[in-house]
Amino acid sequence: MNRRRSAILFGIFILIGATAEFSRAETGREAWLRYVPLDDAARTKYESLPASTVVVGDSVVLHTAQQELIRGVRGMLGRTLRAEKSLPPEAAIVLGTLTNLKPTVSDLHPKQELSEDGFWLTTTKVQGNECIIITAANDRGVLYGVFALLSKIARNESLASLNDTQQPFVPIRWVDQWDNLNGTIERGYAGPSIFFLNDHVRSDLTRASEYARLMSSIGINGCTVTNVNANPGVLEEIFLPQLGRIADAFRPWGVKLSVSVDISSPKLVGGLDTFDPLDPRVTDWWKKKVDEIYQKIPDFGGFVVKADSEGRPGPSSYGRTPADAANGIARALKPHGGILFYRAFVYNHHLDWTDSKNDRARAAYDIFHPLDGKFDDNVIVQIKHGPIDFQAREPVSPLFAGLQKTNAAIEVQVTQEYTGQQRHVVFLPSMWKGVLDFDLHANGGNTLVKDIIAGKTFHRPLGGFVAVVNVGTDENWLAHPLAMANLYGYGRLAWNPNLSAEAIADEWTRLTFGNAPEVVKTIAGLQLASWQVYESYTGPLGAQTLTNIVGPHYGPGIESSENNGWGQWHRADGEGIGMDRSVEIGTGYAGQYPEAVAKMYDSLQTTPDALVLFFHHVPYTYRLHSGKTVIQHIYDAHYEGAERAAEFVEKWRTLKGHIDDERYADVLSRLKYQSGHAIVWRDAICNYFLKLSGIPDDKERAGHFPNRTEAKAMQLEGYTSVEVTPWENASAGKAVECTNRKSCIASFKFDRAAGWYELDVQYFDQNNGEAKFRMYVGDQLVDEWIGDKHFPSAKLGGDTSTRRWISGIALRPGDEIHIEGFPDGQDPAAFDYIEIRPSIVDSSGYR
Ligand code: GCW
Repeated sequence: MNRRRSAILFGIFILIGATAEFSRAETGREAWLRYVPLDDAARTKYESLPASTVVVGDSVVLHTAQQELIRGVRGMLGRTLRAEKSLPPEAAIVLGTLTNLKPTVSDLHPKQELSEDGFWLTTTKVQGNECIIITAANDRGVLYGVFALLSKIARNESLASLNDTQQPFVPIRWVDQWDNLNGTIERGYAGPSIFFLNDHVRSDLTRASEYARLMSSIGINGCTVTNVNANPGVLEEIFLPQLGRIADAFRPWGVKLSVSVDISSPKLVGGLDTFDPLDPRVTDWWKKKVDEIYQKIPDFGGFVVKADSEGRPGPSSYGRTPADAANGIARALKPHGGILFYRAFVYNHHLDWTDSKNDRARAAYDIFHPLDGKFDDNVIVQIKHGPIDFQAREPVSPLFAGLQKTNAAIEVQVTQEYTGQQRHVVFLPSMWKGVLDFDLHANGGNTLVKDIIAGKTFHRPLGGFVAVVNVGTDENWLAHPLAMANLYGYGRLAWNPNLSAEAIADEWTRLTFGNAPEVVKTIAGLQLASWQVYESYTGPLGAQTLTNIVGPHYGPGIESSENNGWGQWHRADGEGIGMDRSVEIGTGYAGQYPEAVAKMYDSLQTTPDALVLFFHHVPYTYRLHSGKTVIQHIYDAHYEGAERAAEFVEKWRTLKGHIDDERYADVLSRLKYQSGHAIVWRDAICNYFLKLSGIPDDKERAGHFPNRTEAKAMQLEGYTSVEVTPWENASAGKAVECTNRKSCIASFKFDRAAGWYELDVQYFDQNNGEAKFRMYVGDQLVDEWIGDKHFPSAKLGGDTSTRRWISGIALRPGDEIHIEGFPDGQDPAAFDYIEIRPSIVDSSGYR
């Protein structure tokens, strides 16, 4: 090859190398396990990595570990490690449990004793050759060690003087899926089930294996695949072999399978005339059923039970307690090493709203605290992190301190039921950290929630973490590419709750988007800000997410929580807002905490602002510790929150060209949607409280919309004005809709100065049709779009209200602007208003 040709080829090679990171389609399916080629500088760090790998020992998990190592190294370093069966006469990466390695590798003495699933990465000379050792107490630990080594390489960490021992903080690190056997997922926002379809286990379980790999890579060791609102069919004899196939998909990754069971199964499946947990026929039925399961799935994990909750059958039908119910089933599991998770989410959803002493928040403690010590040792009481239900902010459940002779696990939600349903970015590890690090001061001591659930505080044999995840068939598992940080962060915190939210955001971003410093800073920064931003435009001061609780739990629905039995009350009236949960005059909930915490929450003076409305009913004019009145805080938080959501869009734009185009474009459009929906939230809440309190916004924003032209004030051809319920979910309570016509037109004259403008159209995107819109200036078509996003409602309102951003339009006084809507199906091409703002021009174009 002549010199010139080789120089050109070399140039091309460099180019390919440089762009390799972006050159393949990034679908998100690989999540944080992308193993993309490292750049040359990083690659040189790993030049001396051994060329072979040997596994000492033989098991399916160890085999997985070796294959994963080869896969990761090949992806990132472009080298295929030689898989050896015995130690080669050269340096190698040696995998095996301590017991297996000891005869081969002398001098293997970890500084601390390795617990189950813990691992040790180190280097040592074996037969004269410097080897990397990945060892653990058990096979699963070895696999976790491989993932840890690969993560270090992906994040370009040096392997020189490798000596890293990692031990799981808790034994139980599980996830729950709320998948139904028909293939739907309760509160799932990323497509149907990867496990079930039409009342069967799917024939192709490729995604189930891939999911197990993701779980394993972050230390998750158990997965309940069926909804806690359980289908008894899961225990039918013909279904068990199908479950066995899911267990087969999980096994190579060290993930145990479990299912949720309906407590009335002895009746529904077993044909008995009772499911009384103390009836010997019932306990006998459970024993036989469990034996049958273990015959087919010897490493089966256990069951999850939701009973006497939200209409589910439960032991109360027979005057029995949750402990009676749990133990009856747990005793059947015990001989096989199985575990029973009994959920503490038990409450009466027909509470009398008119009784100011009633309080759903009290339920878990009131029911479970008296049973402390009555649960068998293989029962774990699974406690939602807050006393209500995964709101944007709640205090820590007092039950963590109320169960001292019982195993406990914390339940958190990765699926964003009340936190934007993966349409809004909300990085939840920030919230979970606050819960885990909270000191309940039980028995007057230092008792952090993370230590309690680990069993450390009260010396319990079992305990840990459960997250409701609800991945679906969407290629990238959770729909929003940034939402995967919540699954990653959950696993990392379950493994080590002492990690900071910052460290987790940093790790996840590097693994998911690469190590470029600006990329890491921008994305991690956005994630870390996101929870508080979401909280500030949705739910003030602990009054909970003010969402539509009787609908999809998505858009604003301020009054939906009042006047009904569900107990998610905030009790706002003309004078004030908040639930009085104090001991003397309130519901007494504050008194469920250990003394020091109870004292803090009982008094208005010492309750932190962030939770003041959770614990106290105060006038709108009450001054917070921040110095602001409650009402002004509501206005400020919602305006600032919406502004910050808009800044997310600008921050993301700076990543153009620095990350792959697919995810750049996907996240950009989601962030734009979010910033529009943040305005819907802001206006609903500010307008509502402005009207209710009669107190104006000091900064004159609430109720003033200078750039807005209401649809109903336009010249309408075919469009008719319609009331929106609740009124605050549309501007001035009204929108226009087009019914019984092929298309309708709304027009108005522009009467401001000539210039460049942004046209923001607030329209409704219902899920029962795909209406089309066209926007004209004069007779020039400037934009058109289809409302095909299927937001979770078939009605006009806060769930469907959506913003179309049309930028860089030149307008002149007297221009006629019109919008033409084409209904489709039941979707009436409705819209609310148009806002026209002057463009801000900067170096990156028109905004
Ligand atoms: O938050 C509520 C959800 C229900 C769910 C329930 C629970 C599975 O709205 O959909 O039911 O919690 O946790 O049991």
